[in-house]
Formats: sequence, structure tokens, C-alpha cells
Amino acid sequence: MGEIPRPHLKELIPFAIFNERPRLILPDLAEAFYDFGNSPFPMKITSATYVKGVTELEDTPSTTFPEFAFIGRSNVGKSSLINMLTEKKGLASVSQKPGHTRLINFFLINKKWHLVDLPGYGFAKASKKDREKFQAFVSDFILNRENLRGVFQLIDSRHEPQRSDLEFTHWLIASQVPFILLFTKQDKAKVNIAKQNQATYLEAISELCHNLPQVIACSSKDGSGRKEILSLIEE
Ligand SMILES: Nc1nc2c(ncn2[C@@H]2O[C@H](COP(=O)(O)OP(=O)(O)OP(=O)(O)O)[C@@H](O)[C@H]2O)c(=O)[nH]1
Ligand SMILES: [Mg+2]
Repeated sequence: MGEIPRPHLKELIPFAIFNERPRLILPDLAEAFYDFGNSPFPMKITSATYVKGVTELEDTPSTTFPEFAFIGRSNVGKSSLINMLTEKKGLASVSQKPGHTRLINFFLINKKWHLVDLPGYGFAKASKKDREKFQAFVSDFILNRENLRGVFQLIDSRHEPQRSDLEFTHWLIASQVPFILLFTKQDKAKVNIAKQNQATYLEAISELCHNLPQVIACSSKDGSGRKEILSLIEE
């Protein structure tokens, strides 16, 4: 897929741009997500610590730990999910006010890999300048960060496909970034509606790629999806 340019996040709106692109084959996740060894999984998390929060790429940790990034619309439940995965309630701060997390936060897991909490996209209240800064940062990070193995995009299972979510997935596909979709807040959603929303979402994506991305339904309240997510990040 080397001949297909990896577009900058900012260049990808509106949808028409995607529709003119060829349907792509998504990268093989098993190859993309890092294999740490042969121990049985799902991974057991024995330690999880906050490393730092940064706003500039040059401040990101210079370590070579493999990294997995979590991203989604503001309020989708990123911080809650990080706490759920690590079984540490106060590790990532859970916000009442949408758009709370404005830093790229790095967490060190098992002293072996970084979990990266990217700022929420689509926050309505952010200024244009803030949004552009966020897009440039996230774009640079996802496209150029050598340590990055894959991206988990979080989508609220209670809602019909939202434009900002779809645009971001489209961008991941067009950029050939390995990613998984996590449909969050399953405990809050009606089962049928969550299923329908997920199906509609995948239908919308199928115009762009030959194979569909892997999907995991999860809830930070009841811990569902935890095993599946940690199985992807093998240890
Ligand atoms: N019922 C339920 N509520 C959840 C779940 N995940 C998150 N929430 C709630 O949703 C709100 C937002 O959660 P956060 O984890 O702060 O979301 P975030 O994506 O980190 O938000 P920003 O940092 O602002 O972008 C909080 O009130 C959480 O308690 C879930 O799985 N189930
Ligand atoms: Mg957060």
C-alpha cells in the first residue's frame, strides 16, 4: 500500500474525498499489534503508573516501549476504560465536563508498554484554533510515532453513527493505521439499539475497505470487553 499517500487528518473532510479513494485492505492486526512473547493471555496487568501528559510531540517520552493509543469523541469513556483495563480507579481522571482531557497522557503498563490517552476529538466548545492544534498533534503522533503499534477508537454504543467518529475512522483507514473499534457504555445502552448502531457503523465503513475492522463491545461499569481488549495487546 506504499503508493497510497497517508493523508493529514485536516485534509480529509468532507466525505467526498473518501469516496473518491479506492477501497483499501486493512492492515493485518496480528502483525501490527506487538507480540511481547508467548505467555498466556489475556495479559495480566501487574503495574500501571502515570508517566506524563504532554501537549507537544517533542515532549513525548523518548523510550522505545510499544504504545497503544485510545481515542474517541469527548466523553466517550476513554479515561474510564483506562481505569477499567488497569483496575486502578483513579489512574486516568474521569471527567464530568466533556473535553476535560487536553493532554496526551502516557501510562506505563507492566513496565513494558505505554497506554496513550489521546485528547477527545469533536468537543463542541473548543475554539477553532484548539481543534486545529489537536488535529495536527494527533495526526503527527499517529502517523509518525515509531513506537505506536495500533489505535483503539472508542465509539459510544448508544448513539447512531456520528459524523466525527466516521470521519476519524475513514482517516485511519485511508492512512493504513492498524485499529480496533471499541463500542463503549454497553451497560447504558439498550442491547438492540447498540447492535443496530454498530451494524450501521460498519455498513458505513464498508464502502471504504474490503475487510471490516475488528470490533469489541465494552463497558467500564461492568468490565465487559476487558479480556478481549487485553488479548489483543499480547504479553
Ligand atoms: N454507565 C457507564 N458510564 C460510563 C462508562 N464509561 C464512561 N462513563 C461515564 O461517562 C462520562 C465520561 O467518561 P470519561 O471516562 O471521563 O470520558 P473521556 O472520553 O475520558 O472524556 P474526555 O476526557 O472529556 O474526552 C463519565 O461520567 C463516566 O462515568 C461506561 O462504560 N458505562
Ligand atoms: Mg478523559
